[in-house]
Amino acid sequence: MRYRRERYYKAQLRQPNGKPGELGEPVYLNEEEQTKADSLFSKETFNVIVSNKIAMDRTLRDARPNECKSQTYPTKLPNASVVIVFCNEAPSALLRTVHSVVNRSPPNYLHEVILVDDASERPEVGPELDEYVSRVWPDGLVKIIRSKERLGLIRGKMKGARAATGDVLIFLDAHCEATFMWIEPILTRISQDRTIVICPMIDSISDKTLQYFYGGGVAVGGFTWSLHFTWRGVPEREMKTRKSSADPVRSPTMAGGLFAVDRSYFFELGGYDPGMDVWGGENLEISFRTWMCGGSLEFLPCSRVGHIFRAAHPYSFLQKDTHGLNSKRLAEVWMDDYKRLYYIHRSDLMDKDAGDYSDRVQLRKRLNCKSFKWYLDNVYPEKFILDEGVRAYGMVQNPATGLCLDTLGKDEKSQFNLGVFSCQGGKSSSEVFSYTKTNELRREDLCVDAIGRADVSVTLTFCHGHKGNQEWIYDKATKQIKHYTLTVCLDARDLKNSDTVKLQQCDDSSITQKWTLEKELDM
Ligand code: LR7
Ligand code: MN
Repeated sequence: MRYRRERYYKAQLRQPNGKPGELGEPVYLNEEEQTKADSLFSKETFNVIVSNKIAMDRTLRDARPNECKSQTYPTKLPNASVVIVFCNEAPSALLRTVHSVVNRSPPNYLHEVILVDDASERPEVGPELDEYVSRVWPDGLVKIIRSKERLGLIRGKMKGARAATGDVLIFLDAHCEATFMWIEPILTRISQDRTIVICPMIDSISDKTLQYFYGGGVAVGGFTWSLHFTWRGVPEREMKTRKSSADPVRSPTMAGGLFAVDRSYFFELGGYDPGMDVWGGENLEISFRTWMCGGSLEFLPCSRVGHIFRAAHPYSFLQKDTHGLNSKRLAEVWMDDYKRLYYIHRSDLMDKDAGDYSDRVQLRKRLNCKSFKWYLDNVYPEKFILDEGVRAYGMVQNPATGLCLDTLGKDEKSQFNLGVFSCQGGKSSSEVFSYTKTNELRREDLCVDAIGRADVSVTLTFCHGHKGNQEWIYDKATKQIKHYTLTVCLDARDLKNSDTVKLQQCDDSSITQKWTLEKELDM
């Protein structure tokens, strides 16, 4: 048995054999194969033909930044149960995940791998998978648990966690690849402090060529008030506390899929909310809860795991808005008054039933957790709070035309032109703006920006905090919104719904330059 385990571990040292995808290289298909791959793309949500061509135990380069290569780790460490839930995942990607974990974890540290089949509806992950697993890992290292009913990934992970018996739980998605020395930094950090929840740094694997992208660097997690996870650069204050780029980075949130936690601590902290269905929300819930209830969250630059980023999912959401409802549960239980900022985006959910969450409220009391305000002040002080510490907030309305500034529902992940639309009475989140004490007119992350010439487009651009093009002076007497150069003003003249707002020469007699700010807090 012992010998067998050593052999798995040594397998990672095999040389690249010239076959497709070795060392994480991209794989390109011929026309015929590509046509086949395209036709399967919507079902599989990534290039399954490429995945099938690549060895299950393909070689990868050492993905760690150079600073990590001189790190040493204790020889006596806790062991881990790796839990992977899957629903309708392509077997080649699932098994590549397992091979990468088994081959790249020192035998002493890998207690078991638990695969939780969440009612998959494809035969290849049924008896064929059992057969593969017992042939390749006859020592029982890899276990399969099956659920007849669809659990969703949240209850699925709970099922796996309850079955696990290792010291530490490590959760992975079913389309990952663990790289050289991925597990040592994780177990080391948890052995130093069991209340730290650890995330490896997630590298990207292409959904089209399965190329492993090295050199991904370090980032931390944030969130939007619509309760989606976002990536952010490491803040200055955190950079200052670190001596080396190999050091852990504290993060306000995690992406959700790839993390490690002391097994008993996971249950002490309340596991997951079993009332959350299918997908979404549990990642921010466990992040807020960990920080608020006395733990912390860290990303480890020296532990690198690849993940195939896909634009769609190979399973159904059972006709439910699970992200919305799961997030409502988390907002109600963990966000105190700040839940109002979620409801700005999801006013439709205000009186929707998200099930009973009284157990989670009890949990919060029992663990004596801190407030969400404490979390914002101490863990995520950079987070912009739309309606606190600002001069004004709400609709920016031009009464003469009945038009309001409006994002027109554009995706706020990049720059776009600022529009106007008939005012909706604050019912649409797209017409909600903040006017800050540094004279920005802004959204959560984007600021109204212009170069200050008439007839040049006004945009929403990432806030830079340096005023200039993003500074707007609200003239209380004339109700004009003046660009910082004071010669041009926001103007609704000749505009109709969905047009881009204009800048014109300031003219205090022009009614299309008179704007009202809905809620003045501190003008
Ligand atoms: O009903 C389901 N049952 C399942 O077993 C739905 C999903 N699953 C499985 C699925 O097969 C997969 O193995 O759960 C795993 C995660 O599902 P994905 O890969 O479709 O999710 P994702 O990668 O799009 O989503 C991210 O956010 C989710 C929110 O609920 C989970 O936390 C995912 O684990 C998480 N993935 C990551 O964090 C990887 C890095 C992505 C980023 C950023
Ligand atoms: Mn995933």
